[in-house]
Amino acid sequence: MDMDAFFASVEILRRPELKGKPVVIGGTGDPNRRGVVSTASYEARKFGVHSAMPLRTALKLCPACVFLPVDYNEYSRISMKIKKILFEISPLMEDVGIDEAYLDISALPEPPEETARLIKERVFRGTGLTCSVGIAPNKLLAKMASDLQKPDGLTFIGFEDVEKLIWPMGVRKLHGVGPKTEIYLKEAGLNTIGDIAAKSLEWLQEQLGKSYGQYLFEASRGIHESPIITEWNPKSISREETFELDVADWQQVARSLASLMRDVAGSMRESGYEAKTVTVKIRFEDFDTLTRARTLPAETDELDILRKAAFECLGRIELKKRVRLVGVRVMGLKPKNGAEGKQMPSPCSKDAR
Ligand code: TTP
Ligand code: MG
Repeated sequence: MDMDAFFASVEILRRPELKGKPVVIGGTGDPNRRGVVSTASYEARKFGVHSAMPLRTALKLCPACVFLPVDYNEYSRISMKIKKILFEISPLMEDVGIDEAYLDISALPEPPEETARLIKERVFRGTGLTCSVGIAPNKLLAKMASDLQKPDGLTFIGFEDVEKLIWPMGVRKLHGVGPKTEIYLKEAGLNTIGDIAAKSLEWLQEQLGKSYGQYLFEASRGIHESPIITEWNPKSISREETFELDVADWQQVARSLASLMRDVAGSMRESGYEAKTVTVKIRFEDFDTLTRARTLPAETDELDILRKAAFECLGRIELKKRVRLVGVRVMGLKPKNGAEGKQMPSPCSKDAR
């Protein structure tokens, strides 16, 4: 299950007047300032606006778009609601991000189609938002299926559909193929997933290494054995800020770090987690990026302790160039009051972007 245009849909939900309009969520919501698009409503996507694009580019492509700031707290709140609904349908749930999850529904008495409809209906009733569901024999194909008929989709893929539905797709659509591999594969004349599937295992292993070659050989045929990982705790919670202008002033970097830390601590308390490790990231004007980590003697959600650790990390980075971005992440999360395993899932992974 993957929510449709998640951040944008949440914003539109609380501003009904924006329904049907092109809406872009990113940074501080000011398209004249530095920052990137987190997501865009489907109406805005028609103008070519997409995630990770600079806000200024989005504004050029779509001057009529409505730009709004990112409000992680609200998206996390709704995300937790969604995960709770899914968890009630099947506790064999893998929480993979703020707006997506895998559910193992193979042991449920209802046919999968009925369960999929139930998921869509309950998510909509509980949140007012639409999602897309993919049903397939494994996670790899289910993820691709969920993407095929967005928004508000419901798609089945069986192994017998791989040739017709998956092979025509560009190589980049295959999980695990990043931009670098894409270039490499294209240079070798492989443009579609079907092109990969047409190659022998030996060729792929020779070109791309033993284990990755094996992975591509199998994945391009829709074969993927990875199980559902019912890890209910988020791995980390993070926030970062890209400065409007690169910053030379240490005080300004420290102020931003303090405010990001406050946000993270707020998020931790809201979702009921304590953290053991604090990591600070600094990206300089030349994109050189440094991180420093500090592990605490015990898990905590105390802002003072977390902030102190963050400042200690910052103190270990020499600010001899101008700073473009500052980020903070807490890891080693544990549900507070020893409620481990009973805690409802909390959003993770995508909050870093
Ligand atoms: P996605 O599920 O990738 O995108 P989406 O839900 O906005 O749209 P779709 O209908 O295609 O699923 O990501 C979920 C949220 O994560 C998204 O709403 C915003 C955030 N995100 C970022 O902040 N930066 C990114 O680069 C991406 C891809 C997502
Ligand atoms: Mg989504």
